[in-house]
Amino acid sequence: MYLVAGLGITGQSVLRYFEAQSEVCLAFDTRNNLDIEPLKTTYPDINFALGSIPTSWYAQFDTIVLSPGISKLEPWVVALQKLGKQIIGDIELFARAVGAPIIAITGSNGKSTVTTMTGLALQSAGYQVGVGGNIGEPVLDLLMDENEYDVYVLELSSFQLETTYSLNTTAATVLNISEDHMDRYADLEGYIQAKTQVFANSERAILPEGFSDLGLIHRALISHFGISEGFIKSDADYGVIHVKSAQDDQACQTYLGYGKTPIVAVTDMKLQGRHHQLNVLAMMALCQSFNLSAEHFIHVAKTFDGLPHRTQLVGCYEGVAWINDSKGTNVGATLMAIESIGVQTSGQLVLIAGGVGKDANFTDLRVAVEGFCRHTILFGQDQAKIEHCLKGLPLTRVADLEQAVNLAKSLVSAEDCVLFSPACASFDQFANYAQRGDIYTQLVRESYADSTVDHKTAASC
Ligand code: UMA
Ligand code: ADP
Repeated sequence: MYLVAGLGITGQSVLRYFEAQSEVCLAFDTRNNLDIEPLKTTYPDINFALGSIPTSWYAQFDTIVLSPGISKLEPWVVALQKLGKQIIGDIELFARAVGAPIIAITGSNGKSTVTTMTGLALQSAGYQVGVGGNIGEPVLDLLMDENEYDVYVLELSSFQLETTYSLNTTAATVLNISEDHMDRYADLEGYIQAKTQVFANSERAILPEGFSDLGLIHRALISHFGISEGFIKSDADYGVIHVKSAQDDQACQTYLGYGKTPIVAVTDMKLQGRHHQLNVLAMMALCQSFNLSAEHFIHVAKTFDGLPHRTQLVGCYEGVAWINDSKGTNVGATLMAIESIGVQTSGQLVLIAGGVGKDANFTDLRVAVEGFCRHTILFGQDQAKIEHCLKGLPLTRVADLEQAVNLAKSLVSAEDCVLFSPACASFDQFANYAQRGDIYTQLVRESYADSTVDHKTAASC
């Protein structure tokens, strides 16, 4: 029998799945205050427990379906494993039952964006695509959909990969690695190991430039992607290609493509910036086995205007662009946002950051902040830790996001950009990153209630 541990989005999808399979299970969550009355009503035959697992249950189950929010290193999980209980996750259940090809996407940043774009490209080519995983749609719900999917595109977190053992993928990628979730891993090595599990049974491994020597992937076909000058080394690699104009020998157009084949003109992309180019390259590489024609990638690049809360323009007011990057929840994402937006802004940046730092080291932000930011405004639980890493640079600590927005407004002048990219999780002051981003957007709009949005400038931001 199974024990479903954790009754969030994932655990509840597992209960639905087991019910559909007529599989009896036990259900448990560590949170004593969780309201499980609705679940008890829906599943009258399931025994539920909160707080700790009743010892009388121990002999009844042999496998724990562990939610990603619960660490495998929790003492009670370790103890049960020692008793011989198997630990799996919802992705493992999915992997055992699925009958269609899978593209798997992990990495520290860009997962949701690349997952969405890859789904759109395949859909544009006529595939029925199931998009899910860490992006928010539990994979078992996809499996139970009325739709029959031709292919699944899954965003997988390191937490989900820790409890996955038999996932076979047509293509898999670790988009990038930067420090994250250091409160869950002993060191960066542990985090990388969890992420690279995605290659364990992959026909094609898509690796970012500089990512090699994985050992794990020796049996896979390998493509690299990157945007450094002259990066493309083989016909399987994806990167930047310069094409000379037929009319003017001196003029050159920059494309994203593979080998010697140009596909997407950079100037055609709706989203400009380094990371958007990387994401387009990853999307194309992930679709390689599906032989999509160029038009589908071009369509996505021309039309996709980004997911909410990811370097999203709130508006341009009095010549100042206000950007919401609330999903920038780690140092790597914020670094990319500062560099990418910094080079596109004719003025300077005012950075608003802070929240729950997840034991990260913020030192990597220093050079970019020094190079692009007029001022940094910090708020939230770990503001002192960030301040420590940015010592000597212009910086102010405030109590909350409202004070941060008001201060930023007083510091900027025309052509500047206020970048809200916290480099931290949100749960000290907000329900989640989306609520945090919505509140930022609202604060910005309220503070310019009497002003008109400068659409002309906004379009060029
Ligand atoms: N929790 C407990 N006790 C329990 C179970 C959970 O305290 O018994 C806590 C966790 O510590 C966590 C919260 O409850 O703070 C939610 O945990 P969960 O495992 O119930 O999470 P789900 O609601 O099932 O959502 C999970 C992913 N969440 C996590 O991995 C923390 C969602 O990713 C994902 O969309 C969903 O499954 C569907 O696959 C969110 C996330 O923050 C967006 N992911 C992390 C990230 O992207 O950085 C990995
Ligand atoms: P994830 O699902 O991995 O959290 P998202 O697509 O939701 O990724 O984006 C999260 C953050 O990472 C946002 O701040 C976004 O601007 C940034 N980002 C997007 N793509 C990349 C990339 N290729 N490299 C670094 N940061 C990125």
